[in-house]
Amino acid sequence: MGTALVYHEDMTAARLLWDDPECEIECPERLTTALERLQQRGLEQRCLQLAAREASEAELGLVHSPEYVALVRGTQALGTGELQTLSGQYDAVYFHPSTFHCARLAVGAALQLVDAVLAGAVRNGLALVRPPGHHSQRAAANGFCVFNNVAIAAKHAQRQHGLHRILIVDWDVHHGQGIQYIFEDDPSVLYFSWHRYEHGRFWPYLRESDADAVGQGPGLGFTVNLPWNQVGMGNADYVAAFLHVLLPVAFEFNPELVLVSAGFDSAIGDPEGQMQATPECFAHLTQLLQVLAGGRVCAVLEGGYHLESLSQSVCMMVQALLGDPAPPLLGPMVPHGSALESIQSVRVAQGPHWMSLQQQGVAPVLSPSPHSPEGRPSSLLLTGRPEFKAAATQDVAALSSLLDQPRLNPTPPVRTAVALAAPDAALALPSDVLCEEGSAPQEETQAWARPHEALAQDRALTALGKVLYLLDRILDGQVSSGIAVTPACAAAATLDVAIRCGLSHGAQRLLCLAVGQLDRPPDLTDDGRNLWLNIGGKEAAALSMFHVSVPLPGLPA
Ligand code: X5A
Ligand code: ZN
Repeated sequence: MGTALVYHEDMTAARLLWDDPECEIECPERLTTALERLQQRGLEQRCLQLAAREASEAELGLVHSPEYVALVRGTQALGTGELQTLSGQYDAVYFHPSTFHCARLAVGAALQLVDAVLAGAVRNGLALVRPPGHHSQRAAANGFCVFNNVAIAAKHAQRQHGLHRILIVDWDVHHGQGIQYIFEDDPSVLYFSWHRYEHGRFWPYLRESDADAVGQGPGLGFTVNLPWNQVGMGNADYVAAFLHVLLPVAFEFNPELVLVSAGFDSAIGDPEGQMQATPECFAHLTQLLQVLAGGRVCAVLEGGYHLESLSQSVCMMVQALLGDPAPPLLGPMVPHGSALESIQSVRVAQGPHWMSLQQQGVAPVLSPSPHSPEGRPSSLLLTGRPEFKAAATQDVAALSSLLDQPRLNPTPPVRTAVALAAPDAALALPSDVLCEEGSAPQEETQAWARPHEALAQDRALTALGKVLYLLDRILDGQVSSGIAVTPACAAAATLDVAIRCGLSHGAQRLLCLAVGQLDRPPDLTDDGRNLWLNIGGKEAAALSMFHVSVPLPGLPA
């Protein structure tokens, strides 16, 4: 089950034919640069490449009025002056004689992607398209968007594939008001958008972009808006928004398909967004979405105007769709106070509609952290004012150093390995899983194992040898992840030895997630290198910052 990449060169044909500083950023190079970078990194070749088709007029009619479609069809025959006059009737739009063709290809690409995923030909994919779609409305072009690619794809998935619940995640930095209008009273499509808002002072300046716009009638609660009221939002803010708003609601909604309005003007360096999230963040966001809908994620390009940042972010997303591990997010991962306020306001507005957001009292995790003083210095807040020229120059230097040294993360040759003791070998395993042979524990390991009575038996010691072999292959980069089976009586002891071995073999930080009651090895040092998280553990008392127990009432011990 692979990843589809849908594209057609003809979508580079449309371009601005007159002077318009607002529209000039939506240029053909957006596609060519991103595609070149995918080729350079060998990512295009790893995808199932599909040539985009044109959407039919019936397909456009799933969202748009016949009169509007006819009007756009008519632009093919117009001269430059007439195109400019017509463009002026919409907000931030330009038409070109090729616009109708390009825009039909953009919709067609989104439909092909949905068809490929829902037919089971691929697990997920990306449609690299322009013009973008999420601002476009039933009878209006808006914000560089002509036809609403993602909204049409959602309607198509319902009509042609019988889907009942579709999640649209719009991580473009602008509010996709077009999508919101089309589905605002429809509970079968959950629309999530975060966007630069600045209390209504940012384009498209709409009251209905705020957190209290939650949908209408039967669609109440199925529009989720997260307005950013300051620029400079970064990785920590985006991850917090996913963890504390989108994912709880999305799990509760339980979508059959995830469509992503994948705009990358929310990434660092973009002139529209003025945000700080690095390209790697989009690998993590993509991974988080793949836990939904059986991994059926269809991404469709929206905005993204800094060519280098756009290209790297697209690569990160494709890598994550392909299943590669995501590069670590660097930096302190402390959300901004303003981001936490926005997140809390959405949780309050949506609380009546989603059980997963209902909680008594204050949410401690969402109160501004003492580590992030309000108004912490952010040079990106200061653009455009002469006294901050110096800061802006530093930004450019910092940005290019960030984008110049992409943190390449080599993909381990083996995705998943299993270490099985002989009696487990009969387990049915997917064919792409490597079965590790392992070896008898070495002398050094025997020393780790010695204090454990449970490991005295041969069977337990052999299993331990396999676990440690697997751990070594993971730490030396040969294997991405793995599963090991040990005899139940030896589980705690095996874990203890594995943690100690991991830490002594160069792991800097090790998370141990224990599900069910399992005692933390008693004499592990609490030095911050090992975080022990026990879901279904015994006591709720805060044992230490690195020893967290989450008892679940009603769960059998
Ligand atoms: C798709 C997209 C932005 C329009 C901005 C107009 N549109 N100022 O990013
Ligand atoms: Zn945008």
